[in-house]
Amino acid sequence: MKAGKVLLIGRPNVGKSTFVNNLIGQKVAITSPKPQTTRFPIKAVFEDNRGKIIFVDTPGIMGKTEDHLSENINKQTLQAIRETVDLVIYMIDHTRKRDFEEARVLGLVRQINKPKILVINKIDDQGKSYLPQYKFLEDEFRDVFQISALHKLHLKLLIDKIFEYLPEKKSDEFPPDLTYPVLNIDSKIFISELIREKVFLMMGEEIPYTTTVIVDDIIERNKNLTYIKARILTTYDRYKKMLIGAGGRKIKEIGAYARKEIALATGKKIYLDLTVETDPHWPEVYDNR
Ligand SMILES: Nc1nc2c(ncn2[C@@H]2O[C@H](COP(=O)(O)OP(=O)(O)OP(=O)(O)O)[C@@H](O)[C@H]2O)c(=O)[nH]1
Ligand SMILES: [Mg+2]
Repeated sequence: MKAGKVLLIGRPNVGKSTFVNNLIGQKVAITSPKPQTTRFPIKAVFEDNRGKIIFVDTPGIMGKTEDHLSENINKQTLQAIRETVDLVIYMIDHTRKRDFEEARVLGLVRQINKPKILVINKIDDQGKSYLPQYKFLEDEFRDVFQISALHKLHLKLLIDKIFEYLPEKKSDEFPPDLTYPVLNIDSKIFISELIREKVFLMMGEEIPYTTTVIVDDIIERNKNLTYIKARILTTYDRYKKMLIGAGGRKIKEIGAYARKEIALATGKKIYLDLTVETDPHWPEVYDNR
Protein backbone atom coordinates (compact mmCIF):
# COMPACT_ATOMS: atom_id res chain seq x y z
CA MET A 1 0.00 0.00 0.00
CA LYS A 2 1.07 3.56 -0.59
CA ALA A 3 0.73 6.53 1.72
CA GLY A 4 1.99 10.07 1.70
CA LYS A 5 1.40 13.76 2.04
CA VAL A 6 0.72 16.13 -0.85
CA LEU A 7 0.99 19.91 -0.44
CA LEU A 8 -1.39 21.99 -2.51
CA ILE A 9 -0.18 25.50 -3.22
CA GLY A 10 -1.30 28.37 -5.43
CA ARG A 11 -2.48 31.95 -5.38
CA PRO A 12 -5.93 32.72 -3.94
CA ASN A 13 -9.00 31.58 -5.85
CA VAL A 14 -7.34 29.11 -8.25
CA GLY A 15 -9.58 26.29 -6.99
CA LYS A 16 -7.45 24.42 -4.44
CA SER A 17 -10.27 23.76 -1.99
CA THR A 18 -12.73 22.85 -4.74
CA PHE A 19 -10.18 20.33 -5.97
CA VAL A 20 -9.79 18.69 -2.54
CA ASN A 21 -13.55 18.55 -1.94
CA ASN A 22 -14.37 17.04 -5.31
CA LEU A 23 -11.57 14.54 -5.10
CA ILE A 24 -12.55 13.37 -1.65
CA GLY A 25 -16.22 13.44 -2.54
CA GLN A 26 -17.38 15.54 0.37
CA LYS A 27 -16.93 19.08 1.58
CA VAL A 28 -13.87 19.33 3.78
CA ALA A 29 -12.89 22.92 2.94
CA ILE A 30 -15.16 25.87 2.24
CA THR A 31 -15.00 27.58 -1.16
CA SER A 32 -16.20 30.86 -2.65
CA PRO A 33 -15.59 33.15 -5.63
CA LYS A 34 -13.74 35.54 -3.29
CA PRO A 35 -9.97 35.25 -2.77
CA GLN A 36 -8.54 34.11 0.58
CA THR A 37 -11.53 32.01 1.54
CA THR A 38 -9.30 29.39 3.18
CA ARG A 39 -7.59 30.83 6.25
CA PHE A 40 -5.59 27.91 7.62
CA PRO A 41 -4.24 24.66 6.19
CA ILE A 42 -6.73 21.80 6.06
CA LYS A 43 -5.54 18.21 5.96
CA ALA A 44 -7.89 15.71 4.37
CA VAL A 45 -7.51 12.09 3.35
CA PHE A 46 -8.23 10.48 0.02
CA GLU A 47 -8.28 6.70 0.12
CA ASP A 48 -8.71 3.88 -2.37
CA ASN A 49 -7.37 0.34 -2.81
CA ARG A 50 -3.91 1.70 -3.62
CA GLY A 51 -3.50 3.52 -0.32
CA LYS A 52 -3.94 6.91 1.33
CA ILE A 53 -3.11 10.43 0.24
CA ILE A 54 -3.17 13.23 2.78
CA PHE A 55 -3.84 16.48 0.97
CA VAL A 56 -2.76 19.69 2.67
CA ASP A 57 -5.01 22.44 1.27
CA THR A 58 -3.40 25.80 2.02
CA PRO A 59 -4.68 29.37 2.00
CA GLY A 60 -3.83 31.13 -1.27
CA ILE A 61 -0.62 33.11 -1.10
CA MET A 62 -1.25 36.84 -1.59
CA GLY A 63 1.23 38.96 -3.50
CA LYS A 64 0.81 41.93 -1.17
CA THR A 65 -0.43 41.81 2.39
CA GLU A 66 -1.80 45.06 3.68
CA ASP A 67 -3.56 44.00 6.83
CA HIS A 68 -3.16 41.80 9.84
CA LEU A 69 -5.49 39.07 8.59
CA SER A 70 -3.84 38.64 5.17
CA GLU A 71 -0.44 38.63 6.80
CA ASN A 72 -1.53 35.91 9.16
CA ILE A 73 -3.05 33.89 6.33
CA ASN A 74 0.18 34.05 4.33
CA LYS A 75 2.12 33.06 7.43
CA GLN A 76 -0.02 29.94 7.84
CA THR A 77 0.82 28.85 4.31
CA LEU A 78 4.52 29.60 4.69
CA GLN A 79 4.51 27.35 7.77
CA ALA A 80 2.70 24.57 5.90
CA ILE A 81 5.33 24.74 3.16
CA ARG A 82 8.00 23.89 5.70
CA GLU A 83 6.28 20.64 6.69
CA THR A 84 7.67 17.44 5.28
CA VAL A 85 5.66 16.33 2.28
CA ASP A 86 6.18 13.74 -0.45
CA LEU A 87 4.89 15.79 -3.35
CA VAL A 88 3.85 19.34 -4.23
CA ILE A 89 0.96 20.33 -6.47
CA TYR A 90 1.30 23.84 -7.82
CA MET A 91 -2.11 24.97 -9.07
CA ILE A 92 -2.64 27.80 -11.51
CA ASP A 93 -5.72 29.41 -13.05
CA HIS A 94 -5.27 30.08 -16.77
CA THR A 95 -8.20 32.52 -16.77
CA ARG A 96 -6.10 34.98 -14.80
CA LYS A 97 -3.10 36.99 -15.95
CA ARG A 98 0.32 36.09 -14.70
CA ASP A 99 1.45 38.85 -12.37
CA PHE A 100 3.68 39.57 -9.41
CA GLU A 101 1.46 37.49 -7.13
CA GLU A 102 1.94 34.44 -9.33
CA ALA A 103 5.67 35.18 -9.45
CA ARG A 104 5.76 35.16 -5.67
CA VAL A 105 4.03 31.78 -5.47
CA LEU A 106 6.30 30.33 -8.14
CA GLY A 107 9.30 31.64 -6.21
CA LEU A 108 8.12 29.73 -3.14
CA VAL A 109 7.38 26.58 -5.14
CA ARG A 110 10.89 26.66 -6.61
CA GLN A 111 12.36 26.64 -3.12
CA ILE A 112 10.64 23.38 -2.17
CA ASN A 113 12.99 20.54 -2.88
CA LYS A 114 10.40 17.82 -3.59
CA PRO A 115 8.79 16.29 -6.67
CA LYS A 116 6.28 18.72 -8.15
CA ILE A 117 3.28 18.54 -10.43
CA LEU A 118 1.88 21.56 -12.26
CA VAL A 119 -1.91 21.58 -12.38
CA ILE A 120 -3.71 24.00 -14.67
CA ASN A 121 -7.25 24.35 -13.36
CA LYS A 122 -10.55 25.65 -14.79
CA ILE A 123 -10.08 24.22 -18.29
CA ASP A 124 -13.87 24.09 -18.54
CA ASP A 125 -13.87 27.91 -18.55
CA GLN A 126 -14.37 29.00 -22.15
CA GLY A 127 -13.71 32.70 -21.45
CA LYS A 128 -10.43 34.53 -21.93
CA SER A 129 -7.39 32.33 -21.38
CA TYR A 130 -3.86 33.40 -20.52
CA LEU A 131 -2.45 29.93 -21.04
CA PRO A 132 0.39 31.12 -23.34
CA GLN A 133 1.72 33.20 -20.40
CA TYR A 134 2.14 29.99 -18.41
CA LYS A 135 3.66 27.89 -21.23
CA PHE A 136 7.21 28.42 -19.97
CA LEU A 137 6.35 26.42 -16.86
CA GLU A 138 6.05 23.26 -18.90
CA ASP A 139 9.85 23.13 -19.20
CA GLU A 140 10.17 23.32 -15.45
CA PHE A 141 7.62 20.70 -14.48
CA ARG A 142 7.92 17.16 -15.74
CA ASP A 143 4.27 16.48 -15.08
CA VAL A 144 1.61 18.92 -16.23
CA PHE A 145 -2.12 18.29 -15.94
CA GLN A 146 -5.03 20.31 -17.23
CA ILE A 147 -8.10 19.77 -15.10
CA SER A 148 -11.43 21.13 -14.08
CA ALA A 149 -11.72 20.73 -10.33
CA LEU A 150 -15.31 21.98 -10.49
CA HIS A 151 -16.46 19.53 -13.14
CA LYS A 152 -14.13 16.71 -12.05
CA LEU A 153 -12.31 16.52 -15.39
CA HIS A 154 -9.04 14.53 -15.56
CA LEU A 155 -8.91 14.06 -11.80
CA LYS A 156 -8.44 10.28 -12.11
CA LEU A 157 -5.32 10.66 -14.25
CA LEU A 158 -3.88 13.06 -11.73
CA ILE A 159 -4.56 10.70 -8.83
CA ASP A 160 -2.78 7.89 -10.73
CA LYS A 161 0.26 10.12 -11.11
CA ILE A 162 0.19 11.17 -7.44
CA PHE A 163 0.22 7.52 -6.34
CA GLU A 164 3.25 6.90 -8.57
CA TYR A 165 5.20 9.41 -6.52
CA LEU A 166 4.15 8.22 -3.07
CA PRO A 167 6.25 5.77 -1.02
CA GLU A 168 5.19 2.23 -0.13
CA LYS A 169 4.13 1.93 3.49
CA LYS A 170 3.15 -0.94 5.75
CA SER A 171 -0.35 -0.48 7.13
CA ASP A 172 0.91 0.10 10.69
CA GLU A 173 2.87 3.09 9.38
CA PHE A 174 -0.34 4.68 8.11
CA PRO A 175 -1.40 7.94 9.69
CA PRO A 176 -4.13 7.45 12.28
CA ASP A 177 -7.72 8.30 11.40
CA LEU A 178 -8.75 11.14 13.62
CA THR A 179 -11.89 12.93 12.50
CA TYR A 180 -11.65 11.21 9.13
CA PRO A 181 -11.60 12.44 6.39
CA VAL A 182 -10.51 15.80 7.85
CA LEU A 183 -7.54 15.36 10.13
CA ASN A 184 -6.96 18.70 11.78
CA ILE A 185 -10.30 20.33 12.55
CA ASP A 186 -12.92 19.50 15.15
CA SER A 187 -16.67 19.84 14.75
CA LYS A 188 -16.80 23.35 16.27
CA ILE A 189 -14.28 24.65 13.75
CA PHE A 190 -15.94 22.75 10.92
CA ILE A 191 -19.34 24.28 11.69
CA SER A 192 -17.83 27.74 12.07
CA GLU A 193 -16.26 27.28 8.64
CA LEU A 194 -19.61 26.36 7.07
CA ILE A 195 -21.16 29.51 8.55
CA ARG A 196 -18.18 31.59 7.42
CA GLU A 197 -18.65 30.27 3.90
CA LYS A 198 -22.22 31.59 3.85
CA VAL A 199 -20.92 35.01 4.93
CA PHE A 200 -18.44 34.87 2.02
CA LEU A 201 -21.20 33.91 -0.39
CA MET A 202 -23.89 36.29 0.84
CA MET A 203 -22.09 39.47 1.84
CA GLY A 204 -20.47 42.07 -0.46
CA GLU A 205 -16.87 42.81 -1.17
CA GLU A 206 -14.95 43.58 2.04
CA ILE A 207 -17.39 42.44 4.74
CA PRO A 208 -16.25 38.77 4.79
CA TYR A 209 -12.70 39.94 5.49
CA THR A 210 -13.85 41.76 8.61
CA THR A 211 -15.53 38.67 10.01
CA THR A 212 -14.84 35.42 11.75
CA VAL A 213 -17.23 32.88 13.25
CA ILE A 214 -17.07 31.37 16.73
CA VAL A 215 -19.11 28.30 17.68
CA ASP A 216 -19.69 28.39 21.45
CA ASP A 217 -21.88 25.34 22.02
CA ILE A 218 -23.00 22.18 20.29
CA ILE A 219 -25.59 20.48 22.50
CA GLU A 220 -27.48 17.33 21.59
CA ARG A 221 -30.94 18.13 22.91
CA ASN A 222 -32.18 14.67 21.97
CA LYS A 223 -31.47 11.96 19.43
CA ASN A 224 -32.78 14.08 16.58
CA LEU A 225 -32.18 17.67 17.55
CA THR A 226 -28.83 19.41 18.02
CA TYR A 227 -28.64 22.97 19.36
CA ILE A 228 -25.76 25.10 18.10
CA LYS A 229 -24.85 28.53 19.41
CA ALA A 230 -22.60 30.58 17.13
CA ARG A 231 -21.51 34.19 16.72
CA ILE A 232 -20.33 36.11 13.70
CA LEU A 233 -17.74 38.67 14.79
CA THR A 234 -17.00 41.74 12.69
CA THR A 235 -14.50 44.49 13.33
CA TYR A 236 -16.94 47.36 12.57
CA ASP A 237 -20.34 48.42 13.90
CA ARG A 238 -21.48 49.47 10.44
CA TYR A 239 -20.85 45.94 9.14
CA LYS A 240 -22.65 44.45 12.12
CA LYS A 241 -25.72 46.39 10.98
CA MET A 242 -25.36 45.10 7.43
CA LEU A 243 -24.87 41.52 8.61
CA ILE A 244 -28.06 41.76 10.65
CA GLY A 245 -29.95 43.51 7.84
CA ALA A 246 -33.29 45.32 7.96
CA GLY A 247 -35.53 43.60 10.47
CA GLY A 248 -32.86 40.92 10.98
CA ARG A 249 -33.47 39.58 7.49
CA LYS A 250 -29.84 39.09 6.46
CA ILE A 251 -28.73 37.16 9.52
CA LYS A 252 -31.83 34.99 9.22
CA GLU A 253 -30.94 34.21 5.62
CA ILE A 254 -27.32 33.39 6.48
CA GLY A 255 -28.49 31.24 9.40
CA ALA A 256 -31.05 29.35 7.34
CA TYR A 257 -28.56 28.59 4.59
CA ALA A 258 -25.91 27.47 7.09
CA ARG A 259 -28.38 25.41 9.10
CA LYS A 260 -29.46 23.47 6.02
CA GLU A 261 -25.90 22.55 5.22
CA ILE A 262 -24.97 21.63 8.80
CA ALA A 263 -28.07 19.40 8.93
CA LEU A 264 -27.05 17.74 5.69
CA ALA A 265 -23.47 17.21 6.88
CA THR A 266 -24.49 15.79 10.28
CA GLY A 267 -27.70 13.99 9.33
CA LYS A 268 -29.42 15.72 12.26
CA LYS A 269 -32.03 18.37 12.75
CA ILE A 270 -30.27 21.56 13.77
CA TYR A 271 -31.40 24.54 15.78
CA LEU A 272 -28.92 27.31 14.99
CA ASP A 273 -28.78 30.26 17.37
CA LEU A 274 -26.73 32.74 15.31
CA THR A 275 -25.93 36.30 16.41
CA VAL A 276 -23.63 39.12 15.27
CA GLU A 277 -21.20 41.06 17.47
CA THR A 278 -18.66 43.81 16.94
CA ASP A 279 -15.19 42.86 18.09
CA PRO A 280 -12.38 45.05 16.70
CA HIS A 281 -9.78 42.77 18.24
CA TRP A 282 -10.72 39.38 16.80
CA PRO A 283 -7.92 39.39 14.16
CA GLU A 284 -5.30 39.58 16.92
CA VAL A 285 -6.93 36.82 18.94
CA TYR A 286 -7.26 34.77 15.77
CA ASP A 287 -3.48 34.91 15.49
CA ASN A 288 -3.16 32.69 18.53
CA ARG A 289 -5.64 30.08 17.48
N1 LIG B 1 -14.99 27.32 -13.91
C1 LIG B 1 -14.35 26.76 -12.88
N2 LIG B 1 -14.39 27.36 -11.67
C2 LIG B 1 -13.73 26.76 -10.66
C3 LIG B 1 -13.00 25.54 -10.84
N3 LIG B 1 -12.45 25.21 -9.65
C4 LIG B 1 -12.83 26.17 -8.79
N4 LIG B 1 -13.59 27.09 -9.38
C5 LIG B 1 -14.20 28.29 -8.76
O1 LIG B 1 -13.17 29.17 -8.34
C6 LIG B 1 -13.55 29.85 -7.13
C7 LIG B 1 -12.47 29.66 -6.07
O2 LIG B 1 -12.45 28.30 -5.68
P1 LIG B 1 -11.78 27.84 -4.30
O3 LIG B 1 -11.74 26.35 -4.32
O4 LIG B 1 -12.42 28.52 -3.15
O5 LIG B 1 -10.29 28.43 -4.52
P2 LIG B 1 -9.03 28.36 -3.54
O6 LIG B 1 -7.82 28.21 -4.40
O7 LIG B 1 -9.24 27.34 -2.48
O8 LIG B 1 -9.05 29.83 -2.93
P3 LIG B 1 -8.43 30.38 -1.52
O9 LIG B 1 -8.91 29.49 -0.43
O10 LIG B 1 -9.00 31.74 -1.42
O11 LIG B 1 -6.95 30.37 -1.70
C8 LIG B 1 -14.92 29.26 -6.73
O12 LIG B 1 -15.91 30.14 -7.16
C9 LIG B 1 -14.96 27.94 -7.47
O13 LIG B 1 -16.27 27.51 -7.77
C10 LIG B 1 -13.01 24.94 -12.14
O14 LIG B 1 -12.45 23.87 -12.39
N5 LIG B 1 -13.69 25.61 -13.11
MG1 LIG C 1 -9.31 27.49 -0.44
